[in-house]
Amino acid sequence: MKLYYHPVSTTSRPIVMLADEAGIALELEVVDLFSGAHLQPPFAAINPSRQVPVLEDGDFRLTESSAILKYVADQAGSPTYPREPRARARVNERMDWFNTGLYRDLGYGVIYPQCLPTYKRPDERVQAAILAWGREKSRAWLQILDADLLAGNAYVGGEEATIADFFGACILTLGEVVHLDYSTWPNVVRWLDAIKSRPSWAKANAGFYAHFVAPFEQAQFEGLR
Ligand SMILES: N[C@@H](CCC(=O)N[C@@H](CS)C(=O)NCC(=O)O)C(=O)O
Repeated sequence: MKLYYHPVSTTSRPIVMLADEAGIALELEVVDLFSGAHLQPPFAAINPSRQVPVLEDGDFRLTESSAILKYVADQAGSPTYPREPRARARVNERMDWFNTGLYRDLGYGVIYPQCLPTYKRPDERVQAAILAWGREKSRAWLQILDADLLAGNAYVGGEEATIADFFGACILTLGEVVHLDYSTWPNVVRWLDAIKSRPSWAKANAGFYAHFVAPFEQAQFEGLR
């Protein structure tokens, strides 16, 4: 299987992590987001949405990170995507929760507008309003993650780590680019530490820390309060 990806990409990192854990040798092809290679015709022909990740398995092409994670886990027979219907439904639920709720407000509302020029609004009042809205919504999602989804659970789907945890952890750690502090939410910190202690984490995230977190180490950003 071949993955078009970028090492810093929030939505690519969990797939690389899963492949490592499941012992799948993905052929990795970097699409250089920094130079805009994803916007050029050759990649647009592969994914009209002009985004990574894209998976190719023979003549089957798949976009959307959540769908790719489920497909790869199934192909590998990975326990990180359980087959029992209710356990599987719980994983699906958590992945949708991260993807449509927390990622929208934390990633697109707080993080990207501060560190990606293409997401920074030229009008300062618009930028400030977006950050204020994103901060408030993100705090509410993090509170739910801490007090409901993770309270009494080692992982978001129960006692075993699943692809929902890989997916969610990659979204939350995007906050490290703009120095977000999650210490208000101890279950979130405990859960992130558990995911980050897996050997696959360092392998899948080395490029993210080197090329996205490190360059912004000295920069000033707004936090969650
Ligand atoms: N819904 C898509 C989102 C993919 C996405 O946001 N990819 C980012 C990298 S993390 C990207 O390619 N961004 C380039 C751009 O939008 O210009 C998925 O989950 O796969």
